[in-house]
Amino acid sequence: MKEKIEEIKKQAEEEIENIKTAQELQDLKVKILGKKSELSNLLKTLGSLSAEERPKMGALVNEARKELEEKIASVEEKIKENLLAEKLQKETIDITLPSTKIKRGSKHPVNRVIEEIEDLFVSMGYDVVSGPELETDEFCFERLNLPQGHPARDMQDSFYITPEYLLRTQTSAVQARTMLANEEKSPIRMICAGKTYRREDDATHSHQFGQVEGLVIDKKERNVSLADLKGTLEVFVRKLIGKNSELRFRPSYFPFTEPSYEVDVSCFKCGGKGCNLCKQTGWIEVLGSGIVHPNVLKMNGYDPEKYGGFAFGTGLERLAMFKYGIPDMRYLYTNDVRFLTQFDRKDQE
Ligand code: 2U9
Repeated sequence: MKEKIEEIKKQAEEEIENIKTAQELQDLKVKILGKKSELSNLLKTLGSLSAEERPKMGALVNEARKELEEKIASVEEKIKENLLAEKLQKETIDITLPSTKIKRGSKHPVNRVIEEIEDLFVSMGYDVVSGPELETDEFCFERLNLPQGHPARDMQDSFYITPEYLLRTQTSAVQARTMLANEEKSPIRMICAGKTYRREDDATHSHQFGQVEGLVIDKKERNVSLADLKGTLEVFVRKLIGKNSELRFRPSYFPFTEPSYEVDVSCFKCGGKGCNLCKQTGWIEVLGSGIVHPNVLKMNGYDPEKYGGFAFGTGLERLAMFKYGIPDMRYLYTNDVRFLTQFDRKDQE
């Protein structure tokens, strides 16, 4: 019996030495130590031994079993270590390799201008307000002192969806809506930027363009004056275009303001001496503005005897072109990546 145990143990150790995978080891474990293994069958024959022999042989079988379990455990451990080493080798990442550049978008120059304008006016206590691009005739024209028959309302100038609804021609409709909604007549200081639409598409005009308009309204005793308008626009232009910019106010006409002024900025390219950009005048038109017309106050719920204020507006593409020296407005709408990636966010990190 003793020789048999030694023979089984030797045979088993040789098989364990040749094990390569965890599965093979598992199968061998069952074969050597399982219920149907030779060692287990030996234990079943102990009954045929003498009372003196039985415990000795039993101990020998259990000792052989224990040694084999230890061998299997150490091979198991070795296989696990090899698997881990293999996994680590396979999954090793060389962190010194240059990263693959993640292509990401950049902010459109017009959106950068909108954000800069909104940040500036919020810092001056203004509210940023937005409104629908599909507007009614009433808010696009009627309430802005453009009565029926006014040339600006001609069909050829606007995109009418129905006789009443059209794509807004200016963001002024949002100001009118804000005035009407302001029942407690608290002071209004608002800025509204957004897309506007006009029925024109030629070399210098696009059917869709960006606009930003501002409106300040307060009680008459607060005396919101032209001086406030001038000071506000100086801060605006000097922030957006350049701190040495000078402004020139030229009397003009808009139906929704009286008096009205077109505002020129001293040419930032030639400093006012005259060049192709300012057409030798030294000035570039940049804004429209004025004191809110009494009819507009009245039509939007304000008594012109008690309230007053100023308004201004400008085109966003023009501002973006001035600010970034963009030579042709069409660059803003042709989605040419070579143009757009120049406005990458790197300078904003
Ligand atoms: C209300 C009252 C007054 C907004 C104003 C302008 C002057 C103006 C144009 C500039 C270039 C539009 O993009 S553009 O074509 N705008 O010149 N806009 S005053 O005046 C308002 C607006 C709303 C209730």
